[in-house]
Amino acid sequence: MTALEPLLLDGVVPYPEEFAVRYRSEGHWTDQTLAEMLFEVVERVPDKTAIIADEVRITYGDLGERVLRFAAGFTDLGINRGDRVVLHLPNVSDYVPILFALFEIGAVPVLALAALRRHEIEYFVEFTEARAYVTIETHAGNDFAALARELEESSPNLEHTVVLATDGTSADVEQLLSHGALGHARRSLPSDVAFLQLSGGTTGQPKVIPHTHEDYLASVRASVKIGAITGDTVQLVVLPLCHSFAMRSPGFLGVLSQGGTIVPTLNGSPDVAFPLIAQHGVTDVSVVPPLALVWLNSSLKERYDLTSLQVLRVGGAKFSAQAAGRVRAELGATVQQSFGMAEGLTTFTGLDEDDDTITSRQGRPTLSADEVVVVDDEGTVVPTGTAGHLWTRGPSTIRGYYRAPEHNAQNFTADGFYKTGDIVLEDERGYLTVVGRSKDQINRGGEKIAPEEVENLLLAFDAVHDVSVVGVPDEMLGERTKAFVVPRAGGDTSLLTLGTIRKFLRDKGLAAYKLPDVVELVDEFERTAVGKVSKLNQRAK
Ligand code: OOB
Repeated sequence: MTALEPLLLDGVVPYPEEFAVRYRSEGHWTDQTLAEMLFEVVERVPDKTAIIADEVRITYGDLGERVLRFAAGFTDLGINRGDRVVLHLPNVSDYVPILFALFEIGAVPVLALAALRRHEIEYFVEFTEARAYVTIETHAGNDFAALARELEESSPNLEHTVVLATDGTSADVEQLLSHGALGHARRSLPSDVAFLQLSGGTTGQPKVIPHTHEDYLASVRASVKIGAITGDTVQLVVLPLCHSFAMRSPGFLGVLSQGGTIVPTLNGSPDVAFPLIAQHGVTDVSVVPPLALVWLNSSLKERYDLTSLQVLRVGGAKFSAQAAGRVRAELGATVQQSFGMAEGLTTFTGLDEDDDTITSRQGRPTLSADEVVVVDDEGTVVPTGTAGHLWTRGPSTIRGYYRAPEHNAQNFTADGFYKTGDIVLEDERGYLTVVGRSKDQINRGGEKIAPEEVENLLLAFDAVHDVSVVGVPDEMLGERTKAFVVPRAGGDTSLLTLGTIRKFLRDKGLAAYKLPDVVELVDEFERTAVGKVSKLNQRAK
């Protein structure tokens, strides 16, 4: 067999050679793909349980077999190395086999939150020139089978749709699985782009994040150590499987890399999650702060045996020190704070740190080669302990968004640091505390919303003259979404209610979590000295 040449996807910013050499020589990047990571474990512990989902237990041996059968199916469809496939699935049992089947053949899955709808999915299918779209008939009341049919009509590049059944198996899945199984082989290189992930974003259109096998596995391996993941770990996955916190921090990839068991669920509420913890002896879970609060405040925690739970990892948004301080006494688990971003850097608090660090810091960088600088508005490094903008560069942080040169010029420095848009304090030990944000983004309990995306859609509403969308404080969610609306002169303001505005956005196919929670009609916006809408003042309201 001839050796594979590196895959060069146009619109990907590569790591400069000197950094690639350094990351390899220091052992951060290894000669392994994500598929190879899995098959090493399949060989080693074929009889261990890899996944428990939808009442089904899948061993590593079965998982490997299913991956190779799906891989044969996708190959039969003509999906090859480098081809993009939009994966739009909630946490169902076939998520992991399908994901690894795409890794196995070197195709590039585009990982879309199940909560996204037509507005976002259509854009991703077109922007990434996807050849296939994989989804499920219905989810959370959305008819994705109909969306698949619409996309087939509207997107010229889309050749195949695969629709999973909401219950049981679908004709599309049967068809894919009917081609036997490929043999596991190297069909992609560790330096290839493994998948495209979607950023929470700050702009009208979300940005797309390309990760390579080697950059991703670097952070998976390091997070496994910090998160104390072993072959005995049983991890409940309540976050969307496509989210970077759920994937690699240490995530289900971390657990699978060690031969542990993952228990994906569609629903993290205590009445679903607690019985799963008790039944399967769950040891580890990652959640966003609002869900941690719901768990802490639930009376069901007395009803179920949660003693197996060792680690409650909390991240995605700021977790209050007060709530963090309750976790050990009330849930019996050690809290591990994590601050991370799909673009790369992830920080964790150590499991055996003192209580003050665990409750009031968001952790320190995972990899020894992660570079972190905290700078003022002019880009000058600030003294330790002073708040500033966080910039970062490292073995698992991208060098640019996919096909976005102009945006990259603003969001990366000339020497490759990613400007995170977060305001942090760094202590003498390198622990970060997140104190604010400079990017125009709403963090609604860990779910990221780009105000500009919602504003652009609302400007098309007849009765709207102008609109500004901001996050306002919320006790449970941290922030909720408020739309300030200037009505069109002489228009009928009775048309501008929370209900009509939400319906308008829903009809546009916008994901439900991006709909405003509150609407306020105003005559005009307060402006800053340079004439920009003063979002800072609006956030305080
Ligand atoms: C995680 O990833 P994303 O891409 O959904 O969001 C990244 C942004 C960060 O830039 C920051 O603004 C915010 O979410 N964030 C936090 C936080 N964790 C994330 N803000 C305050 N405190 C925290 N602990 O959210 C993510 C990815 C991997 C691990 C953990 C979180």
